[in-house]
Amino acid sequence: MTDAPDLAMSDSVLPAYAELRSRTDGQPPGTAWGVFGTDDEVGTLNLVTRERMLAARELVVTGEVHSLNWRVDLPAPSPWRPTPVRTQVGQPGVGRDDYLTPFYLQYSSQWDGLRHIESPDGFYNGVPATQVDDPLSATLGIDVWARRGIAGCGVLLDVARRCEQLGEPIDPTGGFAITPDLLDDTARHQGVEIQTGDVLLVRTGWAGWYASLAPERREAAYQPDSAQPGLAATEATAAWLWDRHVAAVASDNSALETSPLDMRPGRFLHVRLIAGFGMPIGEHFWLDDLAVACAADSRWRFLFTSAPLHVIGGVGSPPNALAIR
Ligand code: UVW
Repeated sequence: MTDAPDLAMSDSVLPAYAELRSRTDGQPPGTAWGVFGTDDEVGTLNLVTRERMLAARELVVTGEVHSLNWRVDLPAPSPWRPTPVRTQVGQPGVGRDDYLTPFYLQYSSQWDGLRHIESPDGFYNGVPATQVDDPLSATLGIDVWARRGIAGCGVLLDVARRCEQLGEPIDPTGGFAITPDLLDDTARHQGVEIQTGDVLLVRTGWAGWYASLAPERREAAYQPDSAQPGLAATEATAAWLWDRHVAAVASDNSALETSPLDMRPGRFLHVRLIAGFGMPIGEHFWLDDLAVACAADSRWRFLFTSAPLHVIGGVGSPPNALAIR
Protein backbone atom coordinates (compact mmCIF):
# COMPACT_ATOMS: atom_id res chain seq x y z
CA MET A 1 0.00 0.00 0.00
CA THR A 2 3.00 2.29 -0.33
CA ASP A 3 1.41 4.53 -2.94
CA ALA A 4 -2.12 4.48 -1.51
CA PRO A 5 -3.61 7.68 -0.22
CA ASP A 6 -4.12 7.77 3.53
CA LEU A 7 -7.82 8.39 3.42
CA ALA A 8 -10.62 7.35 1.15
CA MET A 9 -11.29 9.94 -1.47
CA SER A 10 -14.56 11.58 -0.56
CA ASP A 11 -17.16 9.90 -2.74
CA SER A 12 -18.76 13.24 -3.45
CA VAL A 13 -15.54 14.29 -5.21
CA LEU A 14 -15.93 11.59 -7.83
CA PRO A 15 -17.91 12.69 -10.85
CA ALA A 16 -20.88 10.65 -12.01
CA TYR A 17 -20.61 8.97 -15.40
CA ALA A 18 -23.07 11.51 -16.82
CA GLU A 19 -20.56 14.22 -15.93
CA LEU A 20 -17.74 12.33 -17.59
CA ARG A 21 -19.94 11.89 -20.63
CA SER A 22 -20.62 15.60 -20.94
CA ARG A 23 -17.21 16.91 -19.96
CA THR A 24 -16.01 19.91 -21.95
CA ASP A 25 -12.59 20.39 -20.38
CA GLY A 26 -10.67 19.14 -23.40
CA GLN A 27 -10.47 15.55 -22.17
CA PRO A 28 -12.33 12.89 -24.16
CA PRO A 29 -15.98 12.58 -23.09
CA GLY A 30 -16.73 9.36 -21.24
CA THR A 31 -13.23 9.06 -19.84
CA ALA A 32 -11.96 9.58 -16.30
CA TRP A 33 -8.75 11.16 -17.55
CA GLY A 34 -7.47 13.60 -14.96
CA VAL A 35 -9.91 12.51 -12.24
CA PHE A 36 -7.11 10.89 -10.21
CA GLY A 37 -4.51 13.43 -11.41
CA THR A 38 -3.17 14.26 -14.83
CA ASP A 39 -0.06 12.10 -14.32
CA ASP A 40 -1.88 9.24 -12.60
CA GLU A 41 -0.88 5.70 -13.61
CA VAL A 42 -2.91 3.84 -10.97
CA GLY A 43 -6.44 4.37 -12.31
CA THR A 44 -9.44 3.20 -10.34
CA LEU A 45 -7.20 1.23 -7.97
CA ASN A 46 -6.78 4.64 -6.33
CA LEU A 47 -10.14 3.81 -4.76
CA VAL A 48 -8.64 0.93 -2.77
CA THR A 49 -7.56 3.06 0.15
CA ARG A 50 -6.14 2.21 3.55
CA GLU A 51 -9.48 3.09 5.10
CA ARG A 52 -11.23 0.57 2.88
CA MET A 53 -8.57 -2.04 3.52
CA LEU A 54 -9.19 -1.66 7.23
CA ALA A 55 -12.93 -2.07 6.63
CA ALA A 56 -12.17 -5.32 4.76
CA ARG A 57 -10.78 -6.86 7.96
CA GLU A 58 -14.35 -7.11 9.22
CA LEU A 59 -15.19 -9.38 6.29
CA VAL A 60 -12.94 -12.17 7.51
CA VAL A 61 -15.14 -14.36 9.68
CA THR A 62 -14.25 -18.03 9.16
CA GLY A 63 -10.68 -17.69 7.89
CA GLU A 64 -11.32 -19.64 4.68
CA VAL A 65 -8.95 -18.79 1.86
CA HIS A 66 -9.99 -19.24 -1.76
CA SER A 67 -7.39 -18.96 -4.49
CA LEU A 68 -8.87 -17.30 -7.55
CA ASN A 69 -6.05 -18.39 -9.85
CA TRP A 70 -6.91 -20.96 -12.46
CA ARG A 71 -4.26 -23.47 -13.56
CA VAL A 72 -1.58 -21.50 -15.45
CA ASP A 73 -2.03 -23.77 -18.50
CA LEU A 74 -5.80 -23.38 -18.86
CA PRO A 75 -7.65 -22.80 -21.08
CA ALA A 76 -5.72 -25.01 -23.49
CA PRO A 77 -5.41 -24.63 -26.31
CA SER A 78 -6.13 -20.91 -26.45
CA PRO A 79 -6.90 -19.36 -29.82
CA TRP A 80 -5.00 -16.22 -28.79
CA ARG A 81 -1.78 -17.23 -27.07
CA PRO A 82 0.47 -20.30 -26.93
CA THR A 83 0.00 -22.55 -23.91
CA PRO A 84 2.81 -22.44 -21.35
CA VAL A 85 4.69 -25.68 -20.88
CA ARG A 86 6.57 -26.35 -17.65
CA THR A 87 10.10 -27.66 -17.88
CA GLN A 88 11.93 -28.93 -14.84
CA VAL A 89 15.69 -28.73 -14.69
CA GLY A 90 18.19 -29.32 -11.94
CA GLN A 91 21.01 -31.21 -10.51
CA PRO A 92 20.25 -34.69 -9.18
CA GLY A 93 21.08 -34.92 -5.52
CA VAL A 94 21.02 -31.14 -5.16
CA GLY A 95 17.74 -29.55 -6.22
CA ARG A 96 15.44 -28.55 -9.06
CA ASP A 97 14.26 -25.40 -10.86
CA ASP A 98 11.53 -24.98 -13.41
CA TYR A 99 10.29 -22.52 -16.00
CA LEU A 100 7.33 -21.94 -18.28
CA THR A 101 7.71 -21.53 -22.04
CA PRO A 102 6.35 -19.28 -23.33
CA PHE A 103 5.09 -17.35 -20.32
CA TYR A 104 2.45 -14.98 -21.63
CA LEU A 105 1.48 -12.80 -18.70
CA GLN A 106 -2.12 -12.81 -19.93
CA TYR A 107 -2.56 -16.51 -20.53
CA SER A 108 -4.71 -17.95 -17.73
CA SER A 109 -6.08 -15.89 -14.79
CA GLN A 110 -4.91 -12.39 -15.52
CA TRP A 111 -5.21 -8.69 -15.00
CA ASP A 112 -5.30 -6.60 -18.14
CA GLY A 113 -3.18 -3.60 -17.24
CA LEU A 114 -3.30 -0.04 -18.52
CA ARG A 115 -0.88 -0.74 -21.39
CA HIS A 116 -3.19 -3.41 -22.82
CA ILE A 117 -5.73 -1.25 -24.61
CA GLU A 118 -5.43 1.88 -26.72
CA SER A 119 -8.39 4.15 -27.47
CA PRO A 120 -8.58 6.46 -30.50
CA ASP A 121 -7.37 9.21 -28.13
CA GLY A 122 -4.50 7.21 -26.66
CA PHE A 123 -3.95 5.09 -23.60
CA TYR A 124 -5.31 5.87 -20.12
CA ASN A 125 -4.86 9.50 -19.12
CA GLY A 126 -3.81 10.45 -22.65
CA VAL A 127 -0.52 8.58 -22.65
CA PRO A 128 0.47 8.34 -26.34
CA ALA A 129 1.19 5.05 -28.08
CA THR A 130 4.74 6.24 -28.79
CA GLN A 131 5.38 6.28 -25.04
CA VAL A 132 3.86 2.85 -24.43
CA ASP A 133 5.86 1.40 -27.32
CA ASP A 134 9.11 3.09 -26.28
CA PRO A 135 11.32 0.32 -24.84
CA LEU A 136 12.82 2.90 -22.48
CA SER A 137 9.44 3.85 -21.03
CA ALA A 138 7.53 1.92 -18.37
CA THR A 139 4.62 4.38 -18.16
CA LEU A 140 1.35 2.67 -17.18
CA GLY A 141 3.20 -0.58 -16.55
CA ILE A 142 1.80 -3.32 -14.34
CA ASP A 143 4.73 -2.64 -12.00
CA VAL A 144 2.81 0.37 -10.68
CA TRP A 145 0.09 -1.96 -9.38
CA ALA A 146 2.68 -4.55 -8.31
CA ARG A 147 4.43 -2.11 -6.01
CA ARG A 148 1.14 -0.92 -4.61
CA GLY A 149 -0.48 -4.35 -4.19
CA ILE A 150 -4.23 -4.78 -4.20
CA ALA A 151 -5.87 -5.48 -0.84
CA GLY A 152 -9.38 -4.43 0.05
CA CYS A 153 -13.01 -5.45 -0.17
CA GLY A 154 -14.11 -7.96 -2.77
CA VAL A 155 -17.66 -8.79 -3.73
CA LEU A 156 -18.97 -11.64 -5.86
CA LEU A 157 -22.05 -11.37 -8.04
CA ASP A 158 -22.93 -14.93 -9.00
CA VAL A 159 -24.95 -14.18 -12.09
CA ALA A 160 -24.76 -17.79 -13.28
CA ARG A 161 -26.43 -18.97 -10.08
CA ARG A 162 -29.04 -16.23 -10.24
CA CYS A 163 -29.97 -17.18 -13.81
CA GLU A 164 -30.33 -20.81 -12.76
CA GLN A 165 -32.65 -19.73 -9.97
CA LEU A 166 -34.68 -17.75 -12.48
CA GLY A 167 -35.06 -20.93 -14.54
CA GLU A 168 -32.97 -19.51 -17.38
CA PRO A 169 -29.47 -20.97 -16.96
CA ILE A 170 -26.74 -19.21 -18.92
CA ASP A 171 -25.64 -21.14 -22.00
CA PRO A 172 -21.81 -21.07 -21.79
CA THR A 173 -21.64 -21.19 -25.59
CA GLY A 174 -24.32 -18.62 -26.29
CA GLY A 175 -22.84 -15.13 -25.89
CA PHE A 176 -25.37 -14.17 -23.22
CA ALA A 177 -25.04 -10.46 -22.34
CA ILE A 178 -25.19 -9.61 -18.63
CA THR A 179 -26.90 -6.24 -18.37
CA PRO A 180 -26.73 -3.69 -15.54
CA ASP A 181 -30.31 -4.67 -14.65
CA LEU A 182 -29.25 -8.28 -14.18
CA LEU A 183 -26.25 -7.22 -12.09
CA ASP A 184 -28.60 -5.15 -9.91
CA ASP A 185 -31.06 -8.03 -9.67
CA THR A 186 -28.30 -10.44 -8.66
CA ALA A 187 -27.00 -8.04 -6.02
CA ARG A 188 -30.51 -7.49 -4.67
CA HIS A 189 -31.20 -11.20 -4.55
CA GLN A 190 -27.90 -11.88 -2.77
CA GLY A 191 -28.64 -9.03 -0.36
CA VAL A 192 -25.34 -7.37 -1.11
CA GLU A 193 -24.43 -3.80 -1.98
CA ILE A 194 -21.53 -2.79 -4.23
CA GLN A 195 -19.44 -0.20 -2.41
CA THR A 196 -16.91 2.34 -3.58
CA GLY A 197 -13.48 0.76 -3.96
CA ASP A 198 -14.77 -2.82 -4.20
CA VAL A 199 -13.12 -5.35 -6.45
CA LEU A 200 -16.15 -6.77 -8.23
CA LEU A 201 -16.10 -10.41 -9.33
CA VAL A 202 -18.78 -11.56 -11.77
CA ARG A 203 -19.39 -15.27 -12.23
CA THR A 204 -20.74 -16.29 -15.63
CA GLY A 205 -20.12 -20.02 -15.17
CA TRP A 206 -17.91 -20.22 -18.28
CA ALA A 207 -14.67 -21.40 -16.64
CA GLY A 208 -16.45 -24.09 -14.63
CA TRP A 209 -18.18 -25.35 -17.77
CA TYR A 210 -14.92 -25.32 -19.73
CA ALA A 211 -13.05 -27.15 -16.96
CA SER A 212 -15.73 -29.84 -16.97
CA LEU A 213 -15.09 -30.65 -20.62
CA ALA A 214 -12.89 -33.59 -21.55
CA PRO A 215 -9.50 -32.24 -22.76
CA GLU A 216 -10.17 -33.45 -26.31
CA ARG A 217 -13.31 -31.28 -26.50
CA ARG A 218 -11.64 -28.07 -25.37
CA GLU A 219 -10.13 -26.93 -28.66
CA ALA A 220 -13.52 -26.90 -30.36
CA ALA A 221 -15.03 -25.15 -27.33
CA TYR A 222 -12.65 -22.19 -27.47
CA GLN A 223 -12.14 -20.77 -30.93
CA PRO A 224 -11.56 -17.13 -31.99
CA ASP A 225 -15.25 -16.78 -32.81
CA SER A 226 -16.61 -18.81 -29.88
CA ALA A 227 -19.52 -17.17 -28.12
CA GLN A 228 -19.13 -16.72 -24.36
CA PRO A 229 -21.36 -15.08 -21.78
CA GLY A 230 -20.07 -11.85 -20.31
CA LEU A 231 -20.88 -8.28 -19.44
CA ALA A 232 -22.93 -6.49 -22.07
CA ALA A 233 -20.42 -4.43 -24.06
CA THR A 234 -22.41 -1.24 -23.76
CA GLU A 235 -21.97 2.28 -22.48
CA ALA A 236 -24.65 1.45 -19.89
CA THR A 237 -22.39 -1.25 -18.43
CA ALA A 238 -19.46 1.16 -18.27
CA ALA A 239 -21.67 3.78 -16.61
CA TRP A 240 -22.92 1.21 -14.07
CA LEU A 241 -19.36 0.21 -13.12
CA TRP A 242 -18.14 3.79 -12.91
CA ASP A 243 -21.12 5.01 -10.91
CA ARG A 244 -20.59 2.26 -8.33
CA HIS A 245 -16.95 3.34 -8.29
CA VAL A 246 -15.60 -0.18 -8.33
CA ALA A 247 -11.82 -0.34 -8.19
CA ALA A 248 -11.55 -3.32 -10.54
CA VAL A 249 -13.80 -5.88 -12.20
CA ALA A 250 -13.03 -9.49 -13.02
CA SER A 251 -14.87 -12.53 -14.28
CA ASP A 252 -14.43 -16.21 -15.02
CA ASN A 253 -14.70 -15.87 -18.80
CA SER A 254 -12.10 -14.93 -21.40
CA ALA A 255 -12.74 -11.22 -21.90
CA LEU A 256 -15.05 -9.99 -19.10
CA GLU A 257 -17.45 -8.79 -21.81
CA THR A 258 -19.34 -11.07 -24.17
CA SER A 259 -17.46 -12.92 -26.87
CA PRO A 260 -16.86 -12.89 -29.73
CA LEU A 261 -15.47 -9.41 -29.16
CA ASP A 262 -16.77 -6.52 -31.20
CA MET A 263 -13.85 -4.10 -31.43
CA ARG A 264 -15.64 -1.43 -33.42
CA PRO A 265 -15.60 2.05 -31.84
CA GLY A 266 -18.15 2.26 -29.05
CA ARG A 267 -18.70 -1.50 -28.94
CA PHE A 268 -15.59 -2.64 -27.09
CA LEU A 269 -15.99 -2.47 -23.31
CA HIS A 270 -12.25 -2.94 -22.82
CA VAL A 271 -11.67 0.52 -24.32
CA ARG A 272 -14.18 2.25 -22.07
CA LEU A 273 -12.90 0.56 -18.91
CA ILE A 274 -9.14 0.22 -19.35
CA ALA A 275 -8.27 3.19 -21.54
CA GLY A 276 -11.20 5.34 -20.45
CA PHE A 277 -11.39 4.77 -16.68
CA GLY A 278 -8.03 3.19 -15.88
CA MET A 279 -9.97 0.23 -14.51
CA PRO A 280 -8.27 -3.19 -14.25
CA ILE A 281 -10.08 -5.99 -16.02
CA GLY A 282 -9.61 -9.51 -14.71
CA GLU A 283 -10.23 -12.56 -16.87
CA HIS A 284 -10.24 -16.32 -16.37
CA PHE A 285 -10.53 -15.92 -12.61
CA TRP A 286 -11.51 -19.17 -10.90
CA LEU A 287 -14.70 -18.29 -9.05
CA ASP A 288 -16.56 -21.59 -8.68
CA ASP A 289 -15.22 -22.63 -5.28
CA LEU A 290 -15.65 -19.16 -3.86
CA ALA A 291 -19.21 -19.09 -5.20
CA VAL A 292 -20.09 -22.34 -3.42
CA ALA A 293 -18.73 -20.98 -0.14
CA CYS A 294 -20.51 -17.64 -0.48
CA ALA A 295 -23.83 -19.30 -1.30
CA ALA A 296 -23.51 -21.66 1.68
CA ASP A 297 -23.60 -18.87 4.26
CA SER A 298 -24.94 -16.01 2.15
CA ARG A 299 -21.85 -13.87 2.65
CA TRP A 300 -20.78 -12.39 -0.67
CA ARG A 301 -18.21 -9.86 0.55
CA PHE A 302 -14.67 -10.81 1.55
CA LEU A 303 -11.14 -9.58 1.90
CA PHE A 304 -9.60 -9.57 -1.56
CA THR A 305 -5.87 -9.57 -2.18
CA SER A 306 -3.86 -9.64 -5.37
CA ALA A 307 -0.14 -9.27 -6.00
CA PRO A 308 0.54 -8.66 -9.70
CA LEU A 309 4.03 -9.63 -10.87
CA HIS A 310 6.60 -6.88 -10.58
CA VAL A 311 7.30 -6.68 -14.30
CA ILE A 312 8.58 -3.23 -15.20
CA GLY A 313 6.38 -1.84 -17.98
CA GLY A 314 4.29 -5.03 -18.02
CA VAL A 315 1.03 -5.10 -19.96
CA GLY A 316 -0.69 -7.69 -17.81
CA SER A 317 -0.08 -10.18 -15.03
CA PRO A 318 -1.36 -13.26 -13.33
CA PRO A 319 -3.33 -11.84 -10.40
CA ASN A 320 -2.17 -14.12 -7.59
CA ALA A 321 -5.58 -13.34 -6.17
CA LEU A 322 -7.12 -14.60 -2.93
CA ALA A 323 -10.54 -14.19 -1.40
CA ILE A 324 -10.39 -14.52 2.37
CA ARG A 325 -13.65 -14.92 4.24
C1 UVW B 1 -8.84 -12.19 -24.78
O1 UVW B 1 -7.80 -12.82 -24.81
C2 UVW B 1 -10.06 -12.72 -25.43
O2 UVW B 1 -8.96 -11.00 -24.16
P1 UVW B 1 -7.75 -10.15 -23.58
O3 UVW B 1 -6.90 -9.72 -24.74
O4 UVW B 1 -8.37 -9.02 -22.90
O5 UVW B 1 -6.98 -11.02 -22.66
